[in-house]
Amino acid sequence: MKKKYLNLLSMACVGIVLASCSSSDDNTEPQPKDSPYINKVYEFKPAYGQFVNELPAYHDGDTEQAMLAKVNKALVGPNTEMISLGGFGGYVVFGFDHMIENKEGLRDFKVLGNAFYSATKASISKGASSEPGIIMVSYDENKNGKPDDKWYEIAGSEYNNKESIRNYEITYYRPEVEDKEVREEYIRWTDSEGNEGWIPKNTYHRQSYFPNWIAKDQKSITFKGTLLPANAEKKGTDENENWVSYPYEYGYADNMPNSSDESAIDINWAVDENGKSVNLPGIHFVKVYTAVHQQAGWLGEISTEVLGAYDLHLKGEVVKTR
Ligand SMILES: [Ca+2]
Ligand SMILES: [Ca+2]
Ligand SMILES: [Ca+2]
Repeated sequence: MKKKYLNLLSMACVGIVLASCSSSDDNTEPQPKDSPYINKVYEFKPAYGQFVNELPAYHDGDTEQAMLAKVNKALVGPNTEMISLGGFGGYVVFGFDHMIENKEGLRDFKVLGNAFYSATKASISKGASSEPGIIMVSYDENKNGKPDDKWYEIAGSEYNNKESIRNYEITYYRPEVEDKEVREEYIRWTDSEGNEGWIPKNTYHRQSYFPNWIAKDQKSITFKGTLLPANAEKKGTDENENWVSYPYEYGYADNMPNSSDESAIDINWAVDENGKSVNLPGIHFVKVYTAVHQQAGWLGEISTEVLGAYDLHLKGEVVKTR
């Protein structure tokens, strides 16, 4: 419950004996004034990416706090602007002003992205743009209003895919040369599977792909999470290269179109680190990170975009679970 509302309630309680009049913090029922939309963004840590330093825009001298303020401006409330998380592991953490209730048999919230597919699901091979992000959820167990509690992964359709890699870790190294040239060997990476390689700089995006606000003496950034299999496929000829990035079935951000029921999430899908399902009464915080590590030719890396999020129940949208 919000402080302001609480204070009003306490004032109304003065001199009135009412059994229902309580200022207990335990009351997590949605209040009339609660917003269905994101209330606050707590962390913004993108990986490298062709939209990094652009969505949102970095200006000389911006600190991490300044970038976080821009992401708050972009994602809080109903009128949002897009942010990009960059390649695998890049993430954002946000919260709501109330607990999103885990209603039995229903999906409970939605993270908005810019995924689309051509005309119908049947004609999908003609065109699709999905950049799946894994969604993690947290219940404010210690009731301090901060996302410092346990995180649970939403087990989407690829959770049991044998090609998904849990506890995957990747490190991206600050580029030694930073100019406007197109180059194949731009940002070096190494991962926990013993692989290594380079992220290219493409012709369409010539700015720095490494977050500019990170202190210059920091030579690398490391991200950890569940890696989903590559989802983009090259179509057409070498001269006329086309890429289709296929959506997974359900349970991810920036995967299914926002209008699709399959972009909606049931809190019941949350699992702990052992894959055991956890029965959360609801959630206060959400973390989204890019879950694929793939370069899709001239399209650049697969990078999850976030355009906001909302509580389906407060919006009056009823979406049955699977
Ligand atoms: Ca539910
Ligand atoms: Ca907390
Ligand atoms: Ca996208």
